[in-house]
Amino acid sequence: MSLVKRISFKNLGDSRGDLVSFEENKNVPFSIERVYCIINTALGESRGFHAHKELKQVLICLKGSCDLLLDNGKLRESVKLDSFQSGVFIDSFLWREMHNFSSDCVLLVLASHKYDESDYIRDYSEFLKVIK
Ligand code: T46
Repeated sequence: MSLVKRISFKNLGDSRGDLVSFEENKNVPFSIERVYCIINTALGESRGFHAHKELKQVLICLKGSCDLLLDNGKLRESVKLDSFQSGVFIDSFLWREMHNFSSDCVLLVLASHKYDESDYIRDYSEFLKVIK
């Protein structure tokens, strides 16, 4: 079973350009409480390195590319995010890391809850204990 749950977003664009729509509980499988963006990531920097207890998210690369690594404590799987038409759903209790950001990468994140630091598991050995 793959850890990578892809979601396809239809391009509603026309001769004027592209348009994609993200709708909670429709093409996004939860109610959206928060939206944030990761942009201008410095060359060679990686992000993430944590899991969440409750939070579910969908990551969509609107421009450029980056690699997303997912880990459930048994499997580690990497996927390239490089299309605004394809997102990845990340469930709770999945370790995530983002690597190899292109300089133009614009990563959009749709989140099921407001920001809450107590929802983060930022230590990998604690993550392995918690999921056992
Ligand atoms: C995730 C990956 C994909 C806030 O105050 N509000 C927010 O909504 C967010 C997302 C972050 N912050 C603060 C917390 C830190 O002081 O912004 C700072 C940077 O956050 P962090 O180091 O957690 O960023 P990433 O890129 O490592 O992780 C982020 C999300 O935090 C995380 O939930 O799954 O993107």
